[in-house]
Amino acid sequence: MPDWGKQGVLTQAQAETMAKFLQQEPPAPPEMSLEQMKETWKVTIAPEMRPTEPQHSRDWEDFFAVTLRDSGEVAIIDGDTYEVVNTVKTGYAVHISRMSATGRYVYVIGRDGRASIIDLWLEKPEVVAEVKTCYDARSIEGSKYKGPEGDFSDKYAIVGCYWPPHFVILDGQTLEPFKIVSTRSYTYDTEEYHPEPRVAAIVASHYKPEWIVNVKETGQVWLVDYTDPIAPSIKMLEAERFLHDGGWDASRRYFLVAANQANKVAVVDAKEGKMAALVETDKIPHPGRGANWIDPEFGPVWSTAHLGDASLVAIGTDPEGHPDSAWKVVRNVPVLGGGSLFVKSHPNSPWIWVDHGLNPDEKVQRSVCVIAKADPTKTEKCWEVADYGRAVHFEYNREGTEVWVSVWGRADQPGKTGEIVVYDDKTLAEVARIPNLVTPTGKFNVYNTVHDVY
Ligand code: DHE
Repeated sequence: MPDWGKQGVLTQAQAETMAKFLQQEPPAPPEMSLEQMKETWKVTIAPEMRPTEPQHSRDWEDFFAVTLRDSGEVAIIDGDTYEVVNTVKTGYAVHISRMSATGRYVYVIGRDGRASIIDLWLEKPEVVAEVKTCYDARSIEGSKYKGPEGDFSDKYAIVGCYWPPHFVILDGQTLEPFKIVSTRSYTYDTEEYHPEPRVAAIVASHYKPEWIVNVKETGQVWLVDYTDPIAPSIKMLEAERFLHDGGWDASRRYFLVAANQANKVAVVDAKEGKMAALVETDKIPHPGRGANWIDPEFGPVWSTAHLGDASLVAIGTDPEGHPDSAWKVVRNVPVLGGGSLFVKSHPNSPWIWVDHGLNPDEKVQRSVCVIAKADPTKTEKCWEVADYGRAVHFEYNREGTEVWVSVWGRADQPGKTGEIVVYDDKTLAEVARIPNLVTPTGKFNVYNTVHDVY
């Protein structure tokens, strides 16, 4: 508790009122039914009224959907020209975007549980449908499977909620919600009832018509088969607590997810539908979706940095080709400091990029580093991306030749609200700045997000 009394922020009477308020039993937050969700459901352009081909000549597969966190908007930016093609209103404190399997649609989730779908084929990409499926949410994903069991491209979407603790399955083109599944259940290890297990990362499998749904507090990974989404079958894997964010290995067979309370990375085998390993890392791994690269000594690896330690680790991901390194930390590279939020690489890149957005030191917060794949024992270069804000999150253009870094400024500081800095990935020279964005954070390139290239 801050010393608000001593600082003169609160009077004695105000401090007492606040203490009494804090001792109140909080009321249970409301639940949300399908009917309530449907009341919020809006389709502004029905699928049959949407264009059958792109209405512009831009290379929409190289568009970036950029989170403008504090303005509750997403900017659609052209990866060739850096022009902001449109800025669209989305949910409050908008969190992430994911692409539909064809890449035509962007699914966006706000922290207020509002899901939006943006059609990139419209002359000006715009929200064509939206719905609120909860009061607090972080994840959204489409259905990506296309194979012998059917073509589910752009067919369904899923939203993962923090409150109420559930996930919701929706129509992939209209966002009409039709199935709610509660995540209230039992912790994987002690089998104790948990009343509010939040849904963390969700990814769509490429192997099966399945979503991998990570349930934070119970430490379970649910494999949700969407072949019959009204009656989904769910396989519950025992992983670790508290599951947070993660991504695929380069083969997209294994999903690696941070169990941040346990300082571990849990590895799910999406082909066999079982846990492959639990890997001990440093303090509070926070990968985003991680970074895949080929280590000169250990072969294919996946990397995460950490919130609690100044390190980037590489975990071997090739049990067949490199069995001795599989599911082990084979590198531990010191970075500038803790507070790292994201790492990123691309198959065409010589580098692994790392940020330090939550480091307490202002200079470190705004610094990024690159580690050379050819010599992954140290950082090759670190620099400040701007003279204000925090440098966060990386995304490559489709070709893997340029890297975009966000400068996350403050919405209430004109001139310093934020921008994106674009680097040439070979030379690390600055190529462009996309200025005057309000608190840009996550960036999602259409092609790379569809194909899970990172
Ligand atoms: Fe995120 C991913 C939860 C704060 C930017 N964040 C995720 C995921 C989860 C999560 C569960 C994985 C989603 C998935 O893959 O389906 N984030 C949370 C929180 O609970 C937390 C800690 C607190 C909160 O208040 O929400 C939180 N996140 C933040 C931020 O403050 C960040 C840095 C800035 C912002 O825009 O809000 C932020 N989170 C992101 C981004 C991703 C993300 C950019 C996706 C990374 C990617 O490359 O996929």
